[in-house]
Amino acid sequence: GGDKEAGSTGGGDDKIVLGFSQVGAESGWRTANTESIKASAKAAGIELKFSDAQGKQENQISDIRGFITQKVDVIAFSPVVTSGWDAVLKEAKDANIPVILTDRAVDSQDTSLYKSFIGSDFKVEGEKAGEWLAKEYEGKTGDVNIVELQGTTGSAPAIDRQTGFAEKIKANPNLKVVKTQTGDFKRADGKTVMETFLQSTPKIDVLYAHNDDMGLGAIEAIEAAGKVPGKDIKIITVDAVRDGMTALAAGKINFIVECSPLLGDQLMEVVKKVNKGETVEKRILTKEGTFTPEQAKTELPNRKY
Ligand code: GZL
Repeated sequence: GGDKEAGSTGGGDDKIVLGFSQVGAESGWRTANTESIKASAKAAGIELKFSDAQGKQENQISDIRGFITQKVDVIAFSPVVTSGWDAVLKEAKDANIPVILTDRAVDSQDTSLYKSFIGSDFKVEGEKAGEWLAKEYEGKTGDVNIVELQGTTGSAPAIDRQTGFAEKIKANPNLKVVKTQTGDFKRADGKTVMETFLQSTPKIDVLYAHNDDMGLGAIEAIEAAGKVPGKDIKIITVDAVRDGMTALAAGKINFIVECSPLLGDQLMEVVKKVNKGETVEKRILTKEGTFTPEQAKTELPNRKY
């Protein structure tokens, strides 16, 4: 754990102090993820110092530096983008404060800079989306024009969801991504980018959005253009937050790949172990599935977020 010398902020009677730097509050997924982390820290009796970086890497880096100065016991964060972390992670390592990655990954070559990475396999999520679409159009002829709303540029989910999807649709040359642009995981941006897609691309058959929020924004644009989402334009999204599942149950979205934000409990387990100097699994995968409209109808009442 961190520096146990006098002056460390081990809150009160040896309570573990966790510094957490969150990406921001850009989507329903993120809100649910923040709630999970706060609730799990409370349940685990861990003192949480929480910071919201408003989507800016420089804020996350200064947040992490602040945690180092405060001599927290453990640092965890969801890196907004994959690159540019080695320096600050080295500072945490030199200060003998273990770091845990949650949700998104970093591209640091030196994996000794963090103890564990807890989160989804975004490439598999992209593959699940691509596999569903390939099946939908198996044996059919004629071009299928796909437009893609990418997540935050440079983020692990945006990079890997694009790669996984592209790999799985390659088998069918009719499936073509004719437009791809970032909507930054935000509903408002998804709407404005979809408006430009609709203006520039006369025939759009499919929308692949890297999260529900951008898909929901796009649905507003599609309906404003007098088209029927889920019918005129098939829609695939990722996350399966409540608003996405509601649109899926209504047939406005055709397929959702789940990405669970409920990482809090797994994180606190790992925090307790690394604080005791125990070794932990380097890579902890979250469990998640996929949903069709039929499945959404029965699943909706069970959703926690
Ligand atoms: C995925 C997470 C992504 C979600 C988006 O683990 O990083 O960021 O898919 C969120 O909704 O904004």
